Amino acid sequence: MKHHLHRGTALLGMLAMFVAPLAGHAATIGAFNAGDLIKGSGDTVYYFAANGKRFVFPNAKTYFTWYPDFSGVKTISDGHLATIPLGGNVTYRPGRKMVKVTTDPKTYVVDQGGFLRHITSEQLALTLYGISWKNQVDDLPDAFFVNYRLGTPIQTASDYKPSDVMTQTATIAQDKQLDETKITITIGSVNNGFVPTTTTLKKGTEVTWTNNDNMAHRVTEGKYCSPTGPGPCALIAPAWDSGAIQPGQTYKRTFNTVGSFDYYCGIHTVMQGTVNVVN
Ligand SMILES: [Cu+2]
Repeated sequence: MKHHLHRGTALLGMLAMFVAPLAGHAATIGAFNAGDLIKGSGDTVYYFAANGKRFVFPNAKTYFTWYPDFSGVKTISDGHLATIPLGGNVTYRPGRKMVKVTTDPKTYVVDQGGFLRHITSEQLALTLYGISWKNQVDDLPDAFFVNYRLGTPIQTASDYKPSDVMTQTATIAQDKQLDETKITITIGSVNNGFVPTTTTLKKGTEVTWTNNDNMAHRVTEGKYCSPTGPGPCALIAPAWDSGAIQPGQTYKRTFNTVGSFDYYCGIHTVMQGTVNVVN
């Protein structure tokens, strides 16, 4: 399995060299949101999901079924990237292409959730993907086959409409059926702080802070203000406060008011974050 993943990322790496000059100029950032594409100093690109996990594109062909280019990729620090747990591999965008596995003569369409459905005749492939349907078949390396599941075969053209399937699965979150009304922010270490540092979400979204560190942290509303620091400072009682979040524990809060909410760690005040709530 490990070999497979590495082989896959190396493939994407070759293509990602095109993006390297662009990414080299990009400053690392802490502000990214569910649905964003992120990368560290390496070439591998990830999809950052609402559940706080990153999903890897196993090769360039998979990437280009979802995105036309690398222009939306945000570069973050390797420290931040390492804090974000891996969620799995991205699979082909449903409807875009058909796939064939090298060791299996069958041609499949891709359905939501990474389901492969066998196209039972050439006539069907022609009906669904037109006269040049053969150009719409990608070879899927055996190594990536494990990322997919086998669904029921397509018997008639009414079983599967590529354009409808694409419309219904516009994002990777939809494909993986992730709940975007629930957002996870990871607490990895004092150094890396809250990841992402700044999060923008819709009103009514529930945020879960997950403490993946080996020491307690605390989510305290407001901007930390040091009574001994420079400049004027008034300590204001926080509007909400998690109390100590022990390692492995979580704290949840639903944001029902539009606005920008700063918070910091009540134990390590150097750790600061912002939640932006929009309509
Ligand atoms: Cu802390």
